[in-house]
Amino acid sequence: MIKLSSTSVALESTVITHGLPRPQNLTLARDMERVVRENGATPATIAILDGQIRVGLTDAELERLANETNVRKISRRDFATAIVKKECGGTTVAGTMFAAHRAGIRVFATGGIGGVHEVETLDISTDLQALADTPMIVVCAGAKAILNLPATLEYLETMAVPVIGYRTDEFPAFYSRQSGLPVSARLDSPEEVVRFAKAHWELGMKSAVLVCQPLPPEDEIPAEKINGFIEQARREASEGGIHGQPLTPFLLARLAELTGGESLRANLALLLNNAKLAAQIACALSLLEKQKAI
Ligand code: PSU
Ligand code: MN
Repeated sequence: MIKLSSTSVALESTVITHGLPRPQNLTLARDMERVVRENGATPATIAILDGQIRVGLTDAELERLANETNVRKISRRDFATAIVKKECGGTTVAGTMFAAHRAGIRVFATGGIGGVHEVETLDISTDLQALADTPMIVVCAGAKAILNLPATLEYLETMAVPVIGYRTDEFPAFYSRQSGLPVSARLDSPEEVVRFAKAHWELGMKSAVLVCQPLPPEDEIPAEKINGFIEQARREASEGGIHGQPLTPFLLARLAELTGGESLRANLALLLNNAKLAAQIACALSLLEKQKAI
């Protein structure tokens, strides 16, 4: 078993099993853990192996997960399925929050959250519901413009989820640093984030604090460039009748093809950037609690 600590940072695994191609998925999984450690915190990658919920994986288990072909995408409704069928699975943002919160972890790093899809039928990611009812700090790079971003932000507001711009006033759009949409508050340091989260939860709020950090400027793909590809990928999904759980993985893979790997590079860069910030936040949170205990 991997030991948990007061500076544990949860890491999701759908990005490993469904979000990134091989072999970059395994490299990324290892790099995320390394960056968390280099910044003084303790990584815990969350997944399901042979029907068991695992909070923290060994390196051999990470490797197995990254190369597993029969692997389920695990959101909150899917845990019992994977358990009774003794399957392996990569946990989404919602799935990871569920298992991490249960294990007492308060900080989580991911790339982009799921949200409200731009499709004919209703498709709202469970990630939004998990953010509504799980008190954790979730670090992301906003949400991809494959989603309806204004509707996603409206939903988060309805569900009482503070959307924090980390050193920005705008909600970042994953590949782009800006979306033209405002956040609910701006904060500029890990300590400010921790004080904010404490204030939120001390009021009795049960929702997450969503910390949105724009990707590094050098990795940004201009909105004019990526938006055309996003439109194309969405159209192809609609024409191919792709909806439900496979929709997000399809759109991500298609974008990587259409951009000749540029979207993949941006994705990797922002994931590592988020792991670093989450580690700094976990350390600040642990320090604040130690000071309060004295
Ligand atoms: N967005 C990304 N990359 C991802 C995902 C979303 O930019 O890898 C993954 C996350 O694990 C997220 C999940 O929780 O997809 C959302 O899936 P759905 O839309 O089916 O809820
Ligand atoms: Mn969905």
